Amino acid sequence: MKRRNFLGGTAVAGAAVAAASVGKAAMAALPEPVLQTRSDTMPPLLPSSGQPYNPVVTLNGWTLPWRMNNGVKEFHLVAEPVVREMAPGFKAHLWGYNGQSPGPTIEVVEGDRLRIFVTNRLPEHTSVHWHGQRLPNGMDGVSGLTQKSILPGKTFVYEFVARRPGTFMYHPHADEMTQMAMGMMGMWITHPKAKHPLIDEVNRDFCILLNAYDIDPGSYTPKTSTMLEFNLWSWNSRIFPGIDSLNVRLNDRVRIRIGNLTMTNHPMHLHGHEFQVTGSDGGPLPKPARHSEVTTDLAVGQMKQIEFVADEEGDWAFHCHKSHHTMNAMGHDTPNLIGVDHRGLARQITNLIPDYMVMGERGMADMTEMEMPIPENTVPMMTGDGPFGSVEMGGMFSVVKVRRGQKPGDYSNPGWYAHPAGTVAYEWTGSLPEPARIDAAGGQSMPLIQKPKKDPEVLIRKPSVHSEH
Ligand SMILES: [Cu+2]
Repeated sequence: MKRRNFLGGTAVAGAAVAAASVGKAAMAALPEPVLQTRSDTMPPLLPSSGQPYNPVVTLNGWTLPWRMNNGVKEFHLVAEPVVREMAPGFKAHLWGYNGQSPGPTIEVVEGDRLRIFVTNRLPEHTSVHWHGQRLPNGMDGVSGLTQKSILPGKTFVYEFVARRPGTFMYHPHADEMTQMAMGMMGMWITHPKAKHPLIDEVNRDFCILLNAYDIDPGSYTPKTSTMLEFNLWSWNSRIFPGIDSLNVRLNDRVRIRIGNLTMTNHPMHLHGHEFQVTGSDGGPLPKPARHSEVTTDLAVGQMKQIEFVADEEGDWAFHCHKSHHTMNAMGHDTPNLIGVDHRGLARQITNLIPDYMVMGERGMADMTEMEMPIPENTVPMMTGDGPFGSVEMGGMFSVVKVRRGQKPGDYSNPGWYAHPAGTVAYEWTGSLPEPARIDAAGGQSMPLIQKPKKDPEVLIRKPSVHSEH
């Protein structure tokens, strides 16, 4: 309980949600769009009207307020350029909704009648597709196919009933490659209207949207034509160490809703607990189909809900298991220099480039300690200080903090786990005998006929076009 990085300094900030007035007279009939200027995790938005439900918490995000208008829940989304702090010291110029990218989470209840105003303040046309919803075809948001595009400056209205409970997303279906690479997306939660046989009540309900960007070190705007080689792998457009931890109370039932709007799959891995996938895009999973696992893969465009009882105290890593996805911009596409002695070479290069710095000859971990100058507006490729040193991670990485003393409803950061004495891996200080090398000849099924007389060498003979006759 040392460092109380009260994420809820943000509790106050929840109130800092600034209501901006856009041409009040012109938009008198619309709900005023609510804009968010901060990238902290906002406390759950308790429903003040309509049917009650147990709200979610969007990691480094927020939920869009609504107003009731004659029994219809009205929201106002504004598509616009935004500046998103992806991690302290690194801001990206993105497109998003209502001041942030991703846009605010939309929370509704099964059976709600909805009216969503979408104002386009982008320099090009857009539309909003309500990914996974059952709705009238003309409300599906595919520009050209089911509606006219929303031109810059125009506002469109979408109306439908939230027909089935679950975890959904929203994103444009207009110049998608550009608009999604720029960060236009958000999560949508439809809560069940009554106790649902396949949807358990939980104590904590988190939302994470997986997204990816290609922003050159030192620059601000994503390269939108990148197909696969993204260099920033993010949750809710935040990268570790900029992603808040998931703070829960010991024995809480925890749900994490994950959606994937990147161009590749992400095996999501939780330490110290087993979880069950309780539902996906199509709805809740029948109970006999559920099984426990510690990693679940999210395909592109997919949504899943995982649930577990947080019954082990500690700071448990939760991350994508692709090792490049837990690394920030500068770690990709570099040569492997392990074992290369470049002392002589370095001396020669230093004559030409005085600041030349050799790196990577003992692995890449040195990079986390090296005070290497990096371009402005760039985060180190792997970083984050833990209680025992650098965590050497970036990108899609956070920590589930399970604490006995975490109060119900308290999402603040409890600080680092205080490990009970004798429960931390420790250094062996006794003598270290030479290891015995196993001298066996291969496996049981295919033993070597003869032991080689000398150390084998690798001989490579390349097939030659100038074959000898
Ligand atoms: Cu990944």
